[in-house]
Amino acid sequence: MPHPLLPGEDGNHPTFCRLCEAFCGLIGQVKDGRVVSVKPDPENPSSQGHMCVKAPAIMDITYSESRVTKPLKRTGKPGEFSPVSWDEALDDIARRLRAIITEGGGDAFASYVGNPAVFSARGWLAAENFTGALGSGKRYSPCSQDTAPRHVASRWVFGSDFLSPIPDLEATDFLIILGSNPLISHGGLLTAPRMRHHLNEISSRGKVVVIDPRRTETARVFEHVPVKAGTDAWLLAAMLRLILEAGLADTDFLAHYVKGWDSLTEALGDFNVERAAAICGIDALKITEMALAFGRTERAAIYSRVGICRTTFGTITNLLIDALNIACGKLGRRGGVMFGFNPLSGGRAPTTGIPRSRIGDLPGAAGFLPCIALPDDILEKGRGRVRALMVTAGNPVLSAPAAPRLVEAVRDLELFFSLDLFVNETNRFAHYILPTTTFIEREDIPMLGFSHMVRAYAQYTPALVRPQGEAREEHEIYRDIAARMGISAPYPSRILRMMGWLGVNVDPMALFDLALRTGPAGDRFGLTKRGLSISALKKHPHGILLDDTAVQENWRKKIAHRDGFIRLWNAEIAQEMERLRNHKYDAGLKLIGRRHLKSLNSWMHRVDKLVRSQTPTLLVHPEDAAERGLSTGDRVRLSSRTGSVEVLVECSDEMIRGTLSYPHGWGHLDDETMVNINLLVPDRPEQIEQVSGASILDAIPVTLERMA
Ligand SMILES: Nc1nc2c(c(=O)[nH]1)N[C@H]1C(S)=C(S)[C@@H](COP(=O)(O)OP(=O)(O)OC[C@H]3O[C@@H](n4cnc5c(=O)[nH]c(N)nc54)[C@H](O)[C@@H]3O)O[C@H]1N2
Ligand SMILES: Nc1nc2c(c(=O)[nH]1)N[C@H]1C(S)=C(S)[C@@H](COP(=O)(O)OP(=O)(O)OC[C@H]3O[C@@H](n4cnc5c(=O)[nH]c(N)nc54)[C@H](O)[C@@H]3O)O[C@H]1N2
Ligand code: SF4
Ligand SMILES: [Mo]
Repeated sequence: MPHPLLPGEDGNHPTFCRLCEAFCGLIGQVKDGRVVSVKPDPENPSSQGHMCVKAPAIMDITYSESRVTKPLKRTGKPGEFSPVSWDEALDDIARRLRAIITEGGGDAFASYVGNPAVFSARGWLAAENFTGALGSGKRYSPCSQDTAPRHVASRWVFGSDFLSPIPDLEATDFLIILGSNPLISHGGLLTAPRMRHHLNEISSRGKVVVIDPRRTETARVFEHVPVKAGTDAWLLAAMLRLILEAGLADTDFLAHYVKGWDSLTEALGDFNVERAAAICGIDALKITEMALAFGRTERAAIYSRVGICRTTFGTITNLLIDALNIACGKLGRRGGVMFGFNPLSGGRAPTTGIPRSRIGDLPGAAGFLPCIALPDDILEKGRGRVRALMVTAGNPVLSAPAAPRLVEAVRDLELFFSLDLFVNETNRFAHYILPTTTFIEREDIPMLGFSHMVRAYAQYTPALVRPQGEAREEHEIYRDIAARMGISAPYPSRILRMMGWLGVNVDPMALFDLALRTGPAGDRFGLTKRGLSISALKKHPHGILLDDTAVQENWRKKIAHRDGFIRLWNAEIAQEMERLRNHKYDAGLKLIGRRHLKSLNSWMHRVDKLVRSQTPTLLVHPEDAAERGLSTGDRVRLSSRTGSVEVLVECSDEMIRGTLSYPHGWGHLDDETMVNINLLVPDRPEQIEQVSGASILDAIPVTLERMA
């Protein structure tokens, strides 16, 4: 075996991308201590040579002139910073944090850990432990803008927020996709880097149907069923009823493994196909054809993601998708849906308490509080008020709702520090910005992908190069702040804390090693030959496929309800079905978002060669435009109950009538022509989805007005 290259050593370093959940294998060529090219890795057994345009942009990010490479202290107005030494920054942060917590308790500190942070295994684990070690239950993240309804439906159905079924893309013959555009996004809560290949194969064996208000890049290639935004729950309820009436339910499976099916079917009474057709804008015959084809195809699966998670009925929509997969006997069957293989933990899926917001008593999901509660948590006086905030790898002023109130709130903080690569619209208000590493500057494993991989794989990558400037790894920064506060061991378990007190520095990677070695494919410290450990992974620098042959059959062991049953009914489900039945859909215009291949949420817009070809526009169906006397290139005022912005119209028959689309993540301070669409989304705690705390980001009622 050739010796593994050291960070910074000249040569071709195998690694993997950590920008999205596809985790594509890459080869980074290092010359004179810098990465000079990033190419796909044909030897990576998972991605097999796939990569998208964003991966090489990590070089532009890493070597960007505007990157923060020294600790910054705010010395003037928001955005005005001066470099300081690490010691000065960390000493001051630790001193102030300690005083705030001594006086106000652990909950006076809150963390917001943004999307890119979950792609760093060590950083993510250390952030969790750091928040906990400070005695704070105030964890915020983009969860409420992303996965919250999926987590809550999983809690109801499978007993764990962390158990979400993934489609068996390798074997399914009929795939229904709702609220996802995987040819652009490469999927979420799903790791399948060769997405296009999988979908093409399914389509040649059978069919891929894309249910979406927009004829997306994915919908264009496969069968598109346009749906009115925010109405999917009706469609799915009607499909479930059709399955029942056609006798296509898998009564054996339901009798053996499921509780609550009868109650759910009773509640389907009013959800007939004619009403669904009228509400969803889909022909009743089409709905019937889809339902029957799904029920009759042995290897069939429904997959959904963010497009149905941020509407008023996100959680019940996710539940109905689970119910369809389960009632038709697709769970745990080849070509149906399954729980991915997680080499870090076997057996029952983990459970977590449901955090509740201090103001508004809103529930959280996956251990995270809903972001809508953050501004009030800072602004409203009282016990447990947030006085210190840490934002790692996040930009909630652009990505979350209620930006104006959030800006007002962060100005009120006694301490605000951020770990980031750049000054952004949120951390420009911080007292300190601490520079961190990019993914080519740190070692890692694809931790986030475990349990969502269609074909389980693992890889260990060392850092390719040394950090630019004075950038440090996130876990080191947390450790050093904690140490200065007198917390020598910010770890979750007593044994580890003891080791910390004894002066043993437990690197988070050692914890992952322990989890791998004792996990379902682990080497059990030598007892199992060819078992997993970090050092075993080091022998396979391009990554290895894991033996997951029993994935389909093992689903039952993971169910976290004590009795081992799947549940399709509880008081909250009853309440949500009732709310859905009584909901009045209006005919007004609705706004949804979209993602572009060349941008990533709010932050890849910094890469000039990616962003040059992008102008965010409001997509409007030509007839909706004509009715209002609008044409492509017109500037319009787009308004909702919350706010109003000025945007550029692009007429497009990609859109279903009545639905408009504008991408999120824009509104950067240096360019006023592109707006932050989240200024239009509901911004009050009582307006969000109450069962999951999810923000409403899609299907927003809006009006359009031509500018003079
Ligand atoms: N290039 C790129 N890739 C990314 C990202 C990125 O910003 N850029 N972001 C990453 C992140 S953080 C995530 S979470 C994933 C998300 O990945 P996806 O879940 O695939 O997200 P989107 O591409 O936004 O697709 C959502 C789809 O839902 C549709 N939609 C909106 N409202 C409704 C509705 O009411 N009903 C139905 N049926 N559909 C609806 C939209 O038209 C859109 O096509 O992508 C990841 N990958
Ligand atoms: N309207 C609307 N709003 C949305 C969405 C939508 O579809 N529509 N999508 C939502 C979703 S799914 C998500 S996940 C959120 C994302 O929301 P956030 O996570 O709040 O924001 P990002 O835009 O991902 O910003 C990431 C920040 O991390 C920094 N960064 C990048 N890499 C690293 C790193 O390795 N280390 C550190 N420390 N920092 C790094 C970047 O410089 C940037 O400042 O947005 C949500 N908001
Ligand atoms: S698809 Fe995702 S993981 Fe793959 S190269 Fe593109 S951004 Fe990276
Ligand atoms: Mo996301």
